[in-house]
Amino acid sequence: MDAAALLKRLDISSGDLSRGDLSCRSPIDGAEIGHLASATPADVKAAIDKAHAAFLAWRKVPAPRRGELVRLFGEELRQAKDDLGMLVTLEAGKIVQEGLGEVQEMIDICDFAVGLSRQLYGLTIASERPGHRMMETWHPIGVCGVISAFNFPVAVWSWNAALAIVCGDPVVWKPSEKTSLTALACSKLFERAAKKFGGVPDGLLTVIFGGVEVGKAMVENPKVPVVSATGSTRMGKAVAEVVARRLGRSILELGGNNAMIVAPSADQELAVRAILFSAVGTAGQRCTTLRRLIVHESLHDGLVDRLKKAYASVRIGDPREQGTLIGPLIDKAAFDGMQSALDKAKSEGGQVFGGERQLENQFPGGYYVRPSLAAMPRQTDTMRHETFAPILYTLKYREFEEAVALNNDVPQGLASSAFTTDVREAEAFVSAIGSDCGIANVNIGPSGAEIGGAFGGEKETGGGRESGSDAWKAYMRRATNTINYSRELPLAQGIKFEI
Ligand code: UN1
Repeated sequence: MDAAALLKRLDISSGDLSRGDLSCRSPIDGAEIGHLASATPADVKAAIDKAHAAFLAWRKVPAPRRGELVRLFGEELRQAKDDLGMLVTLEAGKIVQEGLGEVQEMIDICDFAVGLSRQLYGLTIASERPGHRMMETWHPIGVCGVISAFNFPVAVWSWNAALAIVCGDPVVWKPSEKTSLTALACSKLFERAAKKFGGVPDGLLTVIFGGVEVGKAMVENPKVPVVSATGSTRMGKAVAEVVARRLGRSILELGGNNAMIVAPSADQELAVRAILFSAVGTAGQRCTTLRRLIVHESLHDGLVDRLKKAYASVRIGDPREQGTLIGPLIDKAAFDGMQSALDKAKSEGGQVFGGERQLENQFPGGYYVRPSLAAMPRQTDTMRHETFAPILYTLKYREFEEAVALNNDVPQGLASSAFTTDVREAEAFVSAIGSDCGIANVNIGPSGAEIGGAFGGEKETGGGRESGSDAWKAYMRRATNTINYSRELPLAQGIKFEI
């Protein structure tokens, strides 16, 4: 594949790539693709000031018209799907199908946001006073800062950006420094759409590249009323503290530690397929990746044997090649983190299978691993920690309630699933006494959510919701309006206050 030609088709010139301190590398082989310049604190301030000026203009544009811009952006994404998907493969190491899937998620959220642009509904509320009407109206809130992670370098940003823009909010985006090029490509595609739309205020979308300092400068700025951050719990806590100190709003989508319960009545064929996709897909680097398998004791050993066979034969390799199912980890730090988690699991009594480095001769600068299984004697400390790599811990359970308790007994609360054909177990799992996660599924795995639902989770996952359902409300300010169309001035609560 000719990377320069690919980038050129996405409007990224060699000039764009030859300046700056930020080295852009491919995890496929560790090779450098280009350099970009990190933003300085002054650049961040200027971008936010410009975005704020754009806000003052954009909030006047009717929401359905704002939706038209997002529709045009969706069209650009359709045209560029193969190229942008391939750039995701190149920069994040995802297999081609998953790179394309990510762009499809972007297209889907654009469609959703276009419809939403005519449905930013408020309520009409019965007033206790005669001749009065109460209503709720939703208005643009201001600049939305987005911090995105390397593992979904374009889709998660688009969930935020498509909604923010129809809601009337400009976007300042700080992508992971590991995936700056995909962000640059998205901004170029957005420029194409903006040109077709005509009259888009300058600064409606700005990308600021760089590391922690750049993110910090954005998060501290009071002209950014909403910050949406995706990444580790550690990062999210730091962001939440800074935003809370100035009483801003944060939307957090942080670590997951997602489990699947496999009950005696489960359709095991289906379960095995779901386990494979959710545990080893994206090389275990989704926030929804299946990390803990809680299996009924009557099935555990047989299921683990089947998984071992599948794990031994799953094709690991260059993510650009047809037939590859597992590409590289993002970098050496991810590989080291995986090895140290496996060592800890062993010291806690775990029986570990897989996890070895692969293809070292072919790709000395790429970190490929055999996905691993670790049969654990109990839910240990290592299992309570999210390691962003393909490690699937397994546990046995006896009673369904015990399995649900294990599902919930971790600090994180993103995704979960139960494989069962027992209607009582299925209903209990999604009920108030069931899974405590933001996503609770039955007979499908925990990963690969559709954009139509609200995406996010509880506890250390941060509590934010992005994407579908009514997640848009976090990007707007709500006003409660009371209108008196009578000639009296009755006070609420029956208060008399007259001279
Ligand atoms: C993430 O890993 O941050 O549900 C997002 C999924 C994807 C999104 C994952 N639709 O796995």
